[in-house]
Amino acid sequence: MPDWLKIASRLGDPARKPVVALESTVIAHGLPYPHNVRTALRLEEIISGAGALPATIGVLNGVLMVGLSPEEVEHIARAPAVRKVSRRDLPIVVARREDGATTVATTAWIAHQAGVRVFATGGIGGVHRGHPYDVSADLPELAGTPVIVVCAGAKAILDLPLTLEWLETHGVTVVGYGTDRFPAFYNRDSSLPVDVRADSPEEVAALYRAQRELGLPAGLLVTVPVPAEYELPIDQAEAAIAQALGEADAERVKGKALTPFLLDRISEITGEASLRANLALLENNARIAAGIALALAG
Ligand code: PSU
Ligand code: MN
Repeated sequence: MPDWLKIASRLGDPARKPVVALESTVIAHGLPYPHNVRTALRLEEIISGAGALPATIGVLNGVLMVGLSPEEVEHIARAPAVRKVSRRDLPIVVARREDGATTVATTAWIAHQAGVRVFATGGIGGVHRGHPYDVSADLPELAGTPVIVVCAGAKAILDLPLTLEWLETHGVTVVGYGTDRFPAFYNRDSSLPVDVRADSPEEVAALYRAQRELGLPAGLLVTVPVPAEYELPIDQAEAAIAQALGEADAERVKGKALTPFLLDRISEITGEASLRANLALLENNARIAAGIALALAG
């Protein structure tokens, strides 16, 4: 194994085990403390409880870690200025022996280097509204890395139609889990269609196997609607998003700071209803990802 990669020994050979990767940017930058630590550990419990193996991914001292310990998760969650590590940041943290929180793009890439096939998160990045040149590295990663990413859609702060167009152009199959429509993160239905519906982990596993047999480079994007009892009405979600976007423009927040800024403001504006939805959908996605990992390993 290269010296920049470390796989926790409890995972055995992740290519043969029902391992579910979890990202660390959502812990360090996507949720406030102490919700972030609690949620990170809770997601691991849900995956273990379902009979699969959780592997939170992050960077410690320049080493890409697959399967952080609870103490290491807490360290990344509490580090005041831990770097949000997207693809372009990987050589920086490795060369400088820094700590870092991995985004969907880097978590998927590191998971693949370790042989992990399934990855659960909240929402992926995408094409930003009003900034169509701001395309998250999450999208090209999905196009080139054969990992199943289980999420509640792209964050609703993004331009969802443009995000889906990008995925289509680059050959990423978008699956609706128990739904025919692309979920809008805080809300269950963006009214945009997905490419295929799957109602069981086995159906997802069959799609993934077909992708591999065909020799296609892309991963699968499995989208799961937020549990109904935590859903934000679309008008409330949209109003909060519009207000937060306006503030980001006025304060000239751009680039990697934009996503954390918007998530923070939306939580404040909605009286934490968006935060509760975020926590509920993360837990739900972890449970479903565990089922998919078991179906693939079985
Ligand atoms: N969605 C959330 N919370 C988050 C993120 C997404 O609800 O914290 C993070 C993920 O790590 C995702 C990243 O990969 O934001 C995308 O950031 P950017 O748009 O800068 O690529
Ligand atoms: Mn961006």
